Amino acid sequence: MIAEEIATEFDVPGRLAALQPIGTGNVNDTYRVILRTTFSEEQYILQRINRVVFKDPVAVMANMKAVTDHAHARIRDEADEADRIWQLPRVISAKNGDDFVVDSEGEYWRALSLIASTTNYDRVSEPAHAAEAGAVLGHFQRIISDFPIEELADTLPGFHITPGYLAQYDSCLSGKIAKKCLESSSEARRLHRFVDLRRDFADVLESACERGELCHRPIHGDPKITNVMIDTLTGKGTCIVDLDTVKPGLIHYDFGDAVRSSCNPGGEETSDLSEVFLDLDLFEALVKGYLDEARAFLSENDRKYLFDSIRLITFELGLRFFADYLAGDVYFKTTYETQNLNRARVQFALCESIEKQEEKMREILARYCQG
Ligand code: GN1
Ligand code: MG
Repeated sequence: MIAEEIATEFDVPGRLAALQPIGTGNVNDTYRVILRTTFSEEQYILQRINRVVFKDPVAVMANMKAVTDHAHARIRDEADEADRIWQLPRVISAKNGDDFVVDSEGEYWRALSLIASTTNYDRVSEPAHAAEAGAVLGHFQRIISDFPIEELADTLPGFHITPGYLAQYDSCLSGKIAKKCLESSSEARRLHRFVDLRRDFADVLESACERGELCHRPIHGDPKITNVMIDTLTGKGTCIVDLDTVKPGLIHYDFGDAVRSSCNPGGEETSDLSEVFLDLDLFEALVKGYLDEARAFLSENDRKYLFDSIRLITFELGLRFFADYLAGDVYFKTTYETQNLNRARVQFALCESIEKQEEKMREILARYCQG
């Protein structure tokens, strides 16, 4: 069913004036909806949930509703002491009272309030922006840290479990498409060797979790820089969006993802690898912004694994892109043929830069962990 027909199924008044595809998301389809009444205009965000990725959209919406209700209450309670107006999208009900609409083809759609007067960016060039990315993630993790994880469904089993992605990658290597890609592309063979050299590292967080050093908490799951909304009036971060991966996990996945996406001046899609590196000035700013919010709820062991989480999540995303390329682009949306290969090259180049700068990054982390 087309988005235009769905756009008026939610509890928002007015006649449809415009429906604009927005965002650069690799998974869901996102639109800005503009509705008009005689005296006003209403705008909201409409999304079709990708059912290849999210097998249980009802559970995704239940998590999202529960966590946003909790977070909104915390934001309200802390409003007087806050240095800014923190925001967070609200789930808008359908006209029949549900938190989603199912169309005639069985596709799930949801509506979310629009965070007005904000902008998001797909790369960072200023330390002040990186600091806001850190502050927004730390703030979000803090206000959901007391949400009981037993009440959150695991909407994406295996998400961020790097050894699982490695196993998936291994099993796709014997497929026809993978064999052909590896035979014909020396770059694909180089990335294959890159993965092989890091196999032993893949379980660093999961084994710390098994040993009881790290524990699951509610996490965002996808705090990449494009999901951080910056207030166009003040330049401050106001909220984090894209809440469909909120689920129990390690806060390290979030921290690693925020660093890999915010501290690489080239961004995820560049084909110029000379732009891709871990910028230490951006990193220091992000770490400060994050730890000012998160320091109080991080344990000694949590701190110990912060560096590894950055290297791991960068490696993991490269591996996920590369495996998808070798599987014939079945998961991440693409607009050109070798896009997933290129995305993998970027993440692996970033991973190498992180490895080279380990000592300096650990020094920065140690400095700000102490306060
Ligand atoms: C996907 O859909 P989007 O763009 O928010 C992916 C993330 C990746 C990200 C990389 C559910 O996020 O894990 O880090 O692409 N989301 C899912 O751009 O797989
Ligand atoms: Mg996402």
